[in-house]
Amino acid sequence: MESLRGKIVLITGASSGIGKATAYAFAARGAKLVLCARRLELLDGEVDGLTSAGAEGVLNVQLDVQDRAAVEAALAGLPEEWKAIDVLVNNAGLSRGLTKIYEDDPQNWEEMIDTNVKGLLYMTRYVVPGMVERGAGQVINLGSTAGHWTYANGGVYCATKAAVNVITEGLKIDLIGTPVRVTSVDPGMVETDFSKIRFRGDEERAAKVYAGLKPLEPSDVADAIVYAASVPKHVNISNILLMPTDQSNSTTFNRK
Ligand code: 8X3
Repeated sequence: MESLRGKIVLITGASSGIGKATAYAFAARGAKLVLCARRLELLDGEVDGLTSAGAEGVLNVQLDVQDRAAVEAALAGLPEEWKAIDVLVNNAGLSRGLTKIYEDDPQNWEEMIDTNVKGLLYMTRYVVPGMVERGAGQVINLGSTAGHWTYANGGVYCATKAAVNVITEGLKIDLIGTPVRVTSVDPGMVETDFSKIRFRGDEERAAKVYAGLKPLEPSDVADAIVYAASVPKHVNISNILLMPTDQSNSTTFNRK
């Protein structure tokens, strides 16, 4: 495994769930972290913990990846010593609603497409040119089992994650001939605020999603991300698809 000590790792959606666990997993390997999220106060609350966990430095950036101008400005405004990003983890993403497409509120689509697809593209657009110039870097996109198997009432969310797969493939093709690697990590059910956000705070409905089975922990996904970033330079972990043992695809579960 390659050392990650002192590597600059930028993570979007770093204030909770998989993003936060990924920050801790890279901290444990001595990375320098650029953490982006809308809720700066949550990021600020983790600085001491991340430093104790081993991070060589932490820079928090308040950022909504849906806002293209803000993404461009935030990346252009990074202090010089933080600009040479080695690993971009495009983690920010969300689902809104679980409804038939022909009955859904289009506002749900805007939020999912603007974050999961357009936000990921904006980050990629403003980070990857520097990687190409420096001749080093890796983009790790968070996909989902939802991008592999469409499920009932989740058509648009699934479409955004299928788009992530296609963008990952497209970027990999575009970067051939450069040393910049592109990876996607596609988890199934993970115990995060994902369902609470999908159901706009309805905790009872969210709890039912994970009832009777053991979902992945955010740290399980973080470990996969850090593994993909740790392999030797001539190896590209193109895709990792991981699910709980109690899950076979997007629709087949073992519930007790
Ligand atoms: C999350 C996976 O199946 O809970 O991306 O929608 S699922």
